[in-house]
Amino acid sequence: MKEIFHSQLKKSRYVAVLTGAGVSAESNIPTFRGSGSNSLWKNHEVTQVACPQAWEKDPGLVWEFYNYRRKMMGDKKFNLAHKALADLEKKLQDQQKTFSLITQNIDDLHFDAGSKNVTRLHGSIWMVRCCKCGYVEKNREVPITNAFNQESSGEKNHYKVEDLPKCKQGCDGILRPNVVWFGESLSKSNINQAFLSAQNCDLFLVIGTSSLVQPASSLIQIAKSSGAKTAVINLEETVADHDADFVFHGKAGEILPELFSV
Ligand code: BJW
Ligand code: ZN
Repeated sequence: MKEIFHSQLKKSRYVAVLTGAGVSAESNIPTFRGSGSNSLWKNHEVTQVACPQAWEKDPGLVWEFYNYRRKMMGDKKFNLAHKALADLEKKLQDQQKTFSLITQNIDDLHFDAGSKNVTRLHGSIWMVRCCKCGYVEKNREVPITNAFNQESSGEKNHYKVEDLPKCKQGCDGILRPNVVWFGESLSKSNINQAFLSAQNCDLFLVIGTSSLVQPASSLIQIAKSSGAKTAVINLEETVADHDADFVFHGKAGEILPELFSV
């Protein structure tokens, strides 16, 4: 299987890759689903805090969750999987071939590893957006405001509106994490870019994602129906496996360097 994949990779002129939380698992960032995941935060299902309904009800709780995630992700380093993808991009570029990376991850580790042509489908935890004027800016402050300085002790911490980060453009709107929650639309240009990559590539790799979240999970079918060869690399079996010409089960940080060594 590995040898056939190698010859496929060698003859491909356009490689597109979709990554998910599993690619950052070896950097000690917990995944959402699957073994080793951490789907509970303070007894809340993560997906119940990362949603517009939670924000409407209690933006302080949502910021407490993201402040915790920013603190947890802040010192994490890219791993061998991120590095293998950045090296592959460089190698293909040197051969005048095309490479595009579509990630669902919000941690920015692909950029830290040196990947260049990256589309972030679900935003970045290091960007904030004003709820009033829409202004988006980079923000690496941890804690996000002084009010979030303390580790919360009990079950419930009630943050007030004045504790939340505010827009500096003079509109006094509240800032939110610039990430995509369930039920929210992805940026049009990002989704167009992802669909174009899936349609135009001749090899499509799906790495470290459960392939349960739309629209990212439909990209493999788009690639396949457009004639690309497809591969899934994951620790476990996933729903995408049956759309794949190649399936490799194991850790991305161990499998990718070997798969790309051609
Ligand atoms: C390893 C490993 C190692 C571990 N090596 N592998 C059509 C039908 C039904 C519903 C919908 C539909 N279209 C849209 C929806 C609704 C919804 C959706 O898809 N729901 C499904 C659950 C059914 N989609 C949306 O709402 C999207 N918006 C949208 O489509 O708007 C239009 C619309 C709305 C409503 C209806 C119809 C149309 C937006 C989705 C936004 C997702 N947001 C989150 C949170 C981001 C912010 C944050 O992090 O706080 O994004 S949810 C979460 O899931 C996060 C992830 O990016 C995303 C995907 O997760 P991922 O990356 O796959 O991680 P895991 O944990 O699931 O999997 C990890 C994998 O790694 C596992 O398989 C492990 O085995 C593996 N692994 N270690 C290799 N070392
Ligand atoms: Zn503003």
